Order: sequence, then C-alpha cells, then structure tokens
Amino acid sequence: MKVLCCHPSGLLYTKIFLRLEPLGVELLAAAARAAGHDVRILDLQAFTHRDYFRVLSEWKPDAVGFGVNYLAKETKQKLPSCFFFVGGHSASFTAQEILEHAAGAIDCVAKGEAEEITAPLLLAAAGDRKRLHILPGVVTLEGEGPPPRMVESLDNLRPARDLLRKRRKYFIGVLDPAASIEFTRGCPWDCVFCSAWTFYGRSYRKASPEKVAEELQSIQEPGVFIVDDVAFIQAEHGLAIAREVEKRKIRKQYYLETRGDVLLRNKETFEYWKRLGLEYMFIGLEAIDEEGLNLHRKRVKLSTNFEALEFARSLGIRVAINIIADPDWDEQHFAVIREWALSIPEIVNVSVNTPYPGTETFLSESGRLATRDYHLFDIQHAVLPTRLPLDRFYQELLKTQQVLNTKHLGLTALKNTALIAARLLLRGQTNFVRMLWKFNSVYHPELQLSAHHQPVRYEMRLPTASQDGQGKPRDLFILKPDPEKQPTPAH
Ligand code: B12
Ligand code: SF4
Repeated sequence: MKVLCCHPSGLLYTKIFLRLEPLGVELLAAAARAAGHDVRILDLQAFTHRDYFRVLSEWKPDAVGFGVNYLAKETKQKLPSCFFFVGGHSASFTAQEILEHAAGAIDCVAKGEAEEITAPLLLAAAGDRKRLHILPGVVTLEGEGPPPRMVESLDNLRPARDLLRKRRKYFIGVLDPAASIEFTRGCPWDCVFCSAWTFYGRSYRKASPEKVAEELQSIQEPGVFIVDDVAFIQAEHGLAIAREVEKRKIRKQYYLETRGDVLLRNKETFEYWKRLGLEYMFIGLEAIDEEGLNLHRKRVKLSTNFEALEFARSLGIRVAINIIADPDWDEQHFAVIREWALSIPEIVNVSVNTPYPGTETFLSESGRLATRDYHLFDIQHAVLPTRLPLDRFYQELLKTQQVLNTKHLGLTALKNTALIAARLLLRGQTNFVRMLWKFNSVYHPELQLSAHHQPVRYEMRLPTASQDGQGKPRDLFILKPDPEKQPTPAH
C-alpha cells in the first residue's frame, strides 16, 4: 500500500516560539514501513495544503494517517477509496465525536500508540473495512475494539527521520534547527489539568541508555528537544544516558521539560547534563501561590519550586516557566503575576486554564463551559466563564504576555538575542529571528475576542460521566498497563 503519514498545520504559537519535529508521525511511518508499505511523510507545519493536495493527486496514496482529525472530508472527496485513519493524543480522547463530525470521511480512529496497531490496521484496511473495529484500540462508527496495546520496549522504536523533509524548519526558541527525541514515556503524577498521565494510564517506560545514545548519535541537528513529559524522574537513568553520550563524544545543545521537585532531587543528573550541553529547560510552575498549586494538584510546594529556580540559575541553565491564568483572575491577579515575572530573570509564559478532553478538569468543569467551540480550546482563549468581562480579561492577558515578551527584548536581552540571531542567520536559520517580530501580528485582544463570535464549526461534546457526577480519572485512561510490569518511579 502507498501510505501517507501527516501532521496537521501549526497553531497560533507555532508561528512564534517553536515548530517541532513530528515524532509521533515518524513512528507511525516507521511502523508502516516495517510492515512492507511504501511510505511518505508530509508535515503541514512545514508544507502547505496545496502541497498536500498535490501529493494526493500525483502520488494517489491508498491510505492517509493523520495525527488528528484534519482534511478528512477533502481527502475523501478527491480519493474516495483512500483509507483515512486518525490517531494521537487528542483523537484518542475524542474518538467517537470526531468520527461523527467527519460524517464517514474518517474510516477509523486508532487510540493509543501507533506502533502496535499500524501493521494489523493497514492489513485489515486492504480487506473488509466494516470489521476494523474488532482490532485493539480501533474505533469506527460501527463500534470499538478491545483496549489498545502498549509498546513493551521503547528500545525497538526508531522514528523514520529519513522520511521527513525540510528538516531545517524545526526549531524551539534559539535551538534552531532542532530535532526531537524521547528518553521515556508517561508521567507518574496526576495533575488535574493534564492528560499525559491519563493517556498512558499512569505508566512509565524508559529506553535503554545505549539505545538513546545511539539515536542521538544519528541525529544531524545541533539542537535537541527531549520531549519527555518530565525529564530525568529517575536520576540513575539520566546519569546512565549521560555517561553513554559522553563516551560517544556526542555534543549538542539540549532543551527539556521537568518539575521543580525532580530538578532538586536529582541535582547531580542535571549538573551532568549541563556539562553535556543542556542549555534550556521548561518548568511547569503553573502557579505562584499554594492555593493555585493545590487546585492543579501539582503535589509540589511553592518553596520547592522557587528553590528549583535558584538551582537552575546556579547551573547557568536558561529556564522558561509556565503559569496557568485562571479565568477567575481579576486585574489585581494579573498585576501580581506581571510584577513577579518582571522581578525574575526567567522567561515566563502565561496560558489559560483549559479543560481538555482527557483531563480530570474536563470531567469536573465541563458543566460550566462558556463555549464548546473546538477552535477556542488552545490555552490562548478562555472557554470557562471569566470573572472580568471577556474583553477586559483578554486585554489583561495580552498585556501580561506582551510585558513578558518585551522583557526579553530589553537592552541586555537584545544584545544576547542579537548575537544569537546573527549566528543563526549566518547558518541560514531564520526561524528564531522571524519569531522575534511576529508577536504583535499574531496576538491582539480584538483577534482573541472575535474568535468567540465566529460561527462554531465543531462543538465539543460533554463527557457523559460528568453529567451524572460519576466520572473517575480511570475512566479516562487510554492505555491500561499491567501494574505488575510497571517500574515504580521514584517519587
Ligand atoms: C511536541 C508537542 C506538541 C507539538 C506537536 C508538534 C509535533 N511536532 O509533534 C505542538 C507544540 C504543536 C503541540 C500542540 C499541542 N499540545 Co502537545 N505535546 C508535545 C509533546 C511535548 C511531545 C509530543 C511528542 O513528540 N511525543 C512523542 C511521540 C512519540 O508521541 P505522540 O506524538 O503522542 O505519538 C504517539 C501516539 O500519540 C500515536 N500517534 C500519534 N500520531 C498518530 C497518528 C495516527 C494515525 C496513529 C494511528 C497514531 C498516532 O502514536 C505515536 C507513537 O506512539 C507532548 C508530550 C509528550 N511527551 O508526548 C505534548 C502533549 C501531547 N501536548 C499536549 C497539549 C495539551 C497540546 C495542545 C492542546 C496545547 C495547546 N493548547 O495548544 C496542542 C494540541 C495539538 C493538537 N491538536 O493535538 C498534552 C496532551 C494533548 C492532548 N490531550 O491532546 C501533552 C501530553 C503535554 C502535556 N503534558 O500536557 N504539542
Ligand atoms: S503536568 Fe507534568 S507532572 Fe503533571 S501530570 Fe502532566 S506531565 Fe505529569
């Protein structure tokens, strides 16, 4: 079969801050290729819709797999017999409703991980498509199969990086160009706003240090984003990879995401990685008051988070922080955040609390949603009722984001930025430089507000469990691991 594996085009912020290698789609492509298919990847973050339709008309794929519901109807119109299948995090949590939205244009949603299901699914697609739903994790309008299977060992996986074109388009901040890599999968915490733990059923898997080092060695890009939800939860794993990387003399610049408590607990690991090139780190602080942290069930103390920031500074690692703006915030609360953010050297990002399908807040808060328009679920828009009038809320939000952005374009920052920019331009990399002056053209309050007045194309379906108050986080689990087989993360 000719199989086209696609990633949808970017979101608001992907025009500014980052454009990341689509690892999930590369793994899908690798699984399809291993099953003997003729495979191509098309990433619409780097290519246009016109490119997509050209591939459809010229190459005529027999199957198209997307990391989300995207262009299904248009594809079926042009190639009615093409097998259109969808997967990934979002689709796994909304399988039934996106099938209905697509009105027959999507043949099935494959929940969970692509690796195990791709080969049997493509085989079945070549036969009687009415029976797809007997496969694990596969959902069609006819029904749903048993729970999806989990990949046993991350060591057997290798993304089809060679099939991804325009690789220089991928960057994250100043790591430009940058590739992505996984060291582990899953997260043992259970924050209420997050679906990383529900997707993986609270499991946690690690790739062996040798496999990780080997994969890193094969990566051409000088920048690497470690995509793990929380990097280096287990100190020894992080140290063992570091030793392998050092042994092989791999030198890159790294960016990762972790938690304040993990950073403090595993100082030695982070120090080692700093020596290996860890330059940037993201810490999901989420709140700067204990009440906020408890509300999000972060299971970390405020003082621990602040101590972690101190430690990262002492290492010379540049840290970006995320704060979740609650729709309940008033002017005063935004002002406190601005003042605090201006008082610290870190890059602070503010996103809006959004109950996504698959999260516990989706079960608890969906009865209060102010809008169910899918397009507004992007952590830039308020989908829960705001205490301030909506226009005031957006003014405050964007003022805060603007102040924080400007902070990093201040005099000293500009000097650093200019150096980085010049270095990147010399290497022909323009993503970072373009990002610097795009903020105002992409974000402004009227644009935010007007999005609420657009006709609603897709309405989010409310979770049935929450309506009768019976919803349990376990009901949200996509992968249901065997507890016996799971290592216990140290926390
Ligand atoms: C990079 C990233 C992004 C990039 C994605 C671009 C890219 N190039 O991949 C960007 C910045 C665009 C992004 C956007 C968003 N993200 Co994001 N993202 C990540 C991150 C950090 C890494 C993704 C990754 O590469 N993982 C590794 C690969 C191997 O896993 P994967 O992508 O999930 O792919 C596997 C399966 O999902 C599946 N699969 C994937 N695609 C397909 C396709 C088919 C056909 C099939 C069958 C299977 C399949 O198989 C793959 C292999 O096992 C994850 C955290 C994480 N560690 O996964 C969060 C994460 C997935 N994102 C998250 C969120 C909240 C978002 C946003 C909603 C944020 C926002 N408000 O805008 C959007 C939603 C985008 C969307 N429409 O789904 C959440 C959960 C998402 C959810 N419930 O849908 C996560 C878990 C982070 C977190 N801890 O909260 N994200
Ligand atoms: S926010 Fe981070 S620590 Fe919390 S569950 Fe999600 S990935 Fe884990």
